[in-house]
Amino acid sequence: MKRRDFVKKAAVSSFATLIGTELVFGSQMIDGYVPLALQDPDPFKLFNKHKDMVVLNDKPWNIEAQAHLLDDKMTPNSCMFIRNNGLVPEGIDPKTWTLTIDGESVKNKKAYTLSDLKSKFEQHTYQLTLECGGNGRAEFDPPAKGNQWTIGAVHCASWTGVRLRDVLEDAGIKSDAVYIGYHAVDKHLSMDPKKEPISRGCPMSKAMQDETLLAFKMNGDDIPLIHGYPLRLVAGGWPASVSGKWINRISIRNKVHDGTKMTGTAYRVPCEPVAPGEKVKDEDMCIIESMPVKSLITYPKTGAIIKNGKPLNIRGHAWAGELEVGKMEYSIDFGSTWSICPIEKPVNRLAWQHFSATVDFPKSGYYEVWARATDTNGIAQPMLLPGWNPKGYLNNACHRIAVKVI
Ligand SMILES: Nc1nc2c(c(=O)[nH]1)N[C@H]1C(S)=C(S)[C@@H](COP(=O)(O)O)O[C@H]1N2
Ligand SMILES: [Mo]
Repeated sequence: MKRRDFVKKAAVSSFATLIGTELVFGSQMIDGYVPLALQDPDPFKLFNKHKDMVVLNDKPWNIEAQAHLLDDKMTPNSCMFIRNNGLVPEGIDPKTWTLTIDGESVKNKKAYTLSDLKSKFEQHTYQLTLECGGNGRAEFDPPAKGNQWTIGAVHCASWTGVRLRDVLEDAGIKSDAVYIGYHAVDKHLSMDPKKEPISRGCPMSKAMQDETLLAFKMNGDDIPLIHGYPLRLVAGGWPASVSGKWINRISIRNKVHDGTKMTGTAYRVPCEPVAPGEKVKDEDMCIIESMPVKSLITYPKTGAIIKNGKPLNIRGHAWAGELEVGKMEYSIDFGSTWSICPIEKPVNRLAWQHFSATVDFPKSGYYEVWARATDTNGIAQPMLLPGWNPKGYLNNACHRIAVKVI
């Protein structure tokens, strides 16, 4: 047997093992051809995600949760949404990984290995709410282009790392510093090495907060590759796009960072409210900073069927960007009247808060339970939709579940 034929025979039999059945006509396959069954990677297995997660896009991978999957106080990897702008990096070697601090406003450009970061600086752990700026986009009318997130682009995991502030101060910050910008190793979809899929950042005031971390652990373990292994910036309460995954460089800038998706209309909303569908000039768009107040009912799942006369225990989480949630309410009459839901304090600043309530229904029939959070500045969630914006960001409308009492 020629070597090539031997290799092909071996491949056909190992494909058969993987697929779990005979590869009939396998010997007829053209050299180098990969059967379809193996071409399509199963994202649930690939990323260890729950089977109820919803795939919105596979190039790049974008996967969202459903409300009931977010019931845990600390979101497990299996239920965390995935938002990628480019291709997931491959072949990462943590031993040779470095983070470089550079930019116009760094005193001494410096590179740190992961073990430098872990040994030189104090480590901190915080649970941080990260919500995609486009979460809820699917509801806007006229519709906005982009991933049609419903409600599942939010998570609150626990992150361990060192403070970005400590590392920036170690390299030295010039007095003219105004912003930081991250750079990461994921590749642009075009594979053009000169293009970055995303390179965002935040003002120095956010970069210097206690809770802004360069994280190397998530929920106590190494960060899963898809969520930024081996090093991720985490800036809770701001659009999750600020929390750069796979970062190898942070620039201290003397101006607002101008990386990919920082300029134009990306992650920006009209500085002043506009009518739905109105064209807005780039210069009239403002960068999104703290995310607005929002909440989710995570139990029961929408569509629950309840026995008449039995109270229903509902629960969920609420968050408010840089602020806390001061008041939580629910309504079973389409928002005509509201009842108070007790809400817990966050475990730390920028973590979501848990609420629960016992709901009584007057008689059998169809109901909706609506949840509404109000932040400590007195700003409440809008009932149906917030103001329209061209890119479909910041939809913080009340979450609603349907319930049938029989
Ligand atoms: N390097 C890199 N960082 C990134 C992104 C990306 O595509 N590449 N996406 C950003 C966006 S838009 C969001 S919403 C969050 C998503 O984080 P997650 O996939 O861990 O949930 O990561 C942010 N950080
Ligand atoms: Mo995002």
